[in-house]
Amino acid sequence: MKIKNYINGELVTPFSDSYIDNFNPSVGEIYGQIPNSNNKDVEEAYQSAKKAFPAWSTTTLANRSKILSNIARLIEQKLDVLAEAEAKDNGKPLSLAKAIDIPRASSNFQFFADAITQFSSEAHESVGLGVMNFTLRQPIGVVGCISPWNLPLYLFTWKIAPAIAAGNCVVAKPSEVTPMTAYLLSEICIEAGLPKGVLNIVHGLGGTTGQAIVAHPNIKAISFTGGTKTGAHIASVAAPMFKKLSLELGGKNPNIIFADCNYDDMLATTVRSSFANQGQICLCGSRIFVEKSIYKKFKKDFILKVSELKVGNPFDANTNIGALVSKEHLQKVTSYIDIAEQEGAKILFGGKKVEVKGSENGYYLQPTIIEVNDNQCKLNQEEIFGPIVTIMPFSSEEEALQLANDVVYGLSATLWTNNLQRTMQFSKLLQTGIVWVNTWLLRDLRTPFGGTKASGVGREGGFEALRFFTEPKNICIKYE
Ligand code: TXE
Repeated sequence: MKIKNYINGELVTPFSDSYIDNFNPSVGEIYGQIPNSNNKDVEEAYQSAKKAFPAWSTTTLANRSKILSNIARLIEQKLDVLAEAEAKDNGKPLSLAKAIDIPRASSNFQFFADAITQFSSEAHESVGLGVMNFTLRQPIGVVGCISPWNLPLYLFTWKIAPAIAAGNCVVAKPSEVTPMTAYLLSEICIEAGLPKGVLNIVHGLGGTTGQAIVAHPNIKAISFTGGTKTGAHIASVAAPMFKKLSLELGGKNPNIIFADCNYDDMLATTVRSSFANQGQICLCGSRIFVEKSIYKKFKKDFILKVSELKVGNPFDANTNIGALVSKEHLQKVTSYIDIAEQEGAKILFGGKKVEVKGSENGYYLQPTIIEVNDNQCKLNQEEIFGPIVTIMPFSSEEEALQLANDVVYGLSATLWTNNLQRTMQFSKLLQTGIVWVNTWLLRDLRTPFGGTKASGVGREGGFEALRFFTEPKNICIKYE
């Protein structure tokens, strides 16, 4: 199946007429092709967005809200088709796409359909001077949205929805590894009556199509989610052009478990926070630190729970762990298992590729638990982004905090304890943008979302996203 770009409200072929193969990772086969777009396609998309901007930026909030609600409703209506496309493209279990990915894509549009009607600005009266100030928040113009392959539609819509809600027009590029649901979103936008040129989706490789968006002189802001290395490159291109940048990058998140936690709840959630989406979520708790007094018990119970997880074809209802997203990614992830042995770490469970009956060429790997004794090891310092977690004990709060923070990343942390003082102290001292206490991946879309250190710059979510996609202007009026 050859998919098309979505430019100026139409589904069009790339200028170069060249295409890139698209793989189904669960069977290791090519199942489609995507446009190998170049800077001419990006320029075409930019011109369409530019042309659409005057009308869209002056569309009433009620009308914008209605159209975003239409898109949200259509995503919900097409849940099954979208979830199947996502599972086929990414390798994640269909059950996960149905329960998380697609419903969240719909919520992203519905949330910003509502939020834009409540988004206000502020005024400051210079008392006694006969002066009134107000802050005008205007849309930026044409903005770029670039997203990764792990939660394709979920993260793609998380950027596009606030960008257009705020009155901008968008040139967007999904990952070339998982383009399908972005293509289906194009069709939904046409059906929803989104005016042509407000959203333009250009498929292609990061180094060419993505680069053309980032380097475009008139695309004034870039919202990016992906690898830290790529984020640094994008910043090096965009910063000298004074573009606004939102960078949601990698993570190497600590999961800190104290003996006073609700043990069963912690155990069940820790299995999820370790291996959901094959561990391919930047928020996964990939470094598990357990208080010494329960370390032995946790180790035994965790291994038993993980051994019950079923690795299988994404379309098999019993599957808990699907296929990794690509052959290259499977090789990257398994290379860390080889490193584990070199670093003297101990593989407590898993570590092997899995041959799934009927899908022998798929990219499957066991959920893997590795015991380490030094937080400075590669396994604890580098983002693996697969179904691999490390575990090690700690003896004190000071040690737990030091271990958690001793990494270049700073995206999220999970803390299991019922001690209030400890909760407040850790919440303040953990060097992350998000702290979950006695839960994981519980999301209120009004909250600021993003990381610190090598996990990125800026925040998405709620009014933070609408502030990113608008420029505040101070209007100062002397009236006396
Ligand atoms: O990200 P990439 P990928 C991490 C994780 C993963 C690594 C690579 O460690 O292994 O990133 O994943 C586009 N100019 N995360 O391959 O390569 C690219 O086409 C402009 C964490 O997804 O950064 C894709 O659309 N664009 C992350 C997008 O950037 C470029 C989730 C992401 O690609 C580009 C996913 C360039 N020069 C991966 N190069 C998280 N925080 O959620 C690439 N792209």
